[in-house]
Amino acid sequence: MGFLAGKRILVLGVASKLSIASGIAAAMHREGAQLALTYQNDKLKDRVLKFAKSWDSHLVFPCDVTNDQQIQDLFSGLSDSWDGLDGIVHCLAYAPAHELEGNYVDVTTREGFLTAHEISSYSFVALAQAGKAMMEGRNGSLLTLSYLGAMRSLPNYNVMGLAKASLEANVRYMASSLGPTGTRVNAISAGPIRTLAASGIKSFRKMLQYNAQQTPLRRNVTIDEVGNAAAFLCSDLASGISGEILYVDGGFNTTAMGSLEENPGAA
Ligand code: NAD
Ligand code: 0WE
Repeated sequence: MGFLAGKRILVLGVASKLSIASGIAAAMHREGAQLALTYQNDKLKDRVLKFAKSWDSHLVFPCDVTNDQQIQDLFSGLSDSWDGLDGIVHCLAYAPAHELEGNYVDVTTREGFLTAHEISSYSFVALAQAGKAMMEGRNGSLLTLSYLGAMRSLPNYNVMGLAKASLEANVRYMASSLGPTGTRVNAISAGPIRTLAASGIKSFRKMLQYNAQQTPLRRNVTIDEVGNAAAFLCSDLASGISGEILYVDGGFNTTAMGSLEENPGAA
């Protein structure tokens, strides 16, 4: 029997087979969880329906997180089938593409800043609020996905770094807020992975190459590795863990100088 047997978990953010959310859903399904999925817009609907089928799920709802009504409808729809909810996995982020290229101070706009924070951070607490009643008293957990750009500056990540910093603070405040009701809140900070969200990023290939060279494990991480960590964090095996940011990055964040052997910049 899997370590998530009997758990009912809502996963937001499946857009393709490369999505981190897909790696997470697959690992959770393997460990016996029952899944519900959402899709951002009609363009993604059929695709997400197919994924749901492959994970034995018939619970699929639209949810654009900028839409309060859709967030409400998601949980009222979910409660028609499920009398409780054990997990919410928030696997989405967005900033306008023009904010993710160039000098931070030069390219950042008020609107881009607000959009990035709304979609990438506010939405996590909005979902927690709307799902609170269904999750109460079940020792459930919420999980989100972050990136090292929350803690360190790096080229082009720009306003997304601020949004991830906000998201990580959100994890700590939500953990304090929901802890008394038995609900845990955590994040995984994943290393760079080629997904749809990454494919639009200039020089992403170079970044993956650099990351593999400089990381203790000398390779990039996979969505399956993130999925396994996510399944653990949403299971009772992690019953003592809340407010935590767990790095699944091959150790990259723990080094200062990486490797000199294959560092193209080394003399
Ligand atoms: P992805 O493109 O597969 O997933 C991004 C998802 O965000 C999509 O499903 C998209 O529909 C959804 N989304 C965007 N705006 C939305 C909205 N308004 N309402 C609802 N959904 C919306 O890319 P991914 O890399 O799997 O991203 C998932 C998460 O992982 C993001 O939070 C991202 O920041 C994080 N992350 C990614 C990497 C990486 O290198 N790929 C590394 C660390 C963290
Ligand atoms: O969080 C992310 C990417 C999130 C993202 C991606 C896009 C591309 C398409 C948010 N918004 C958009 N908007 C779009 O229009 N990652 C951790 C992956 C990522 O993105 C980077 C990175 C890494 C790593 C951007 C610049 C530098 C590094």
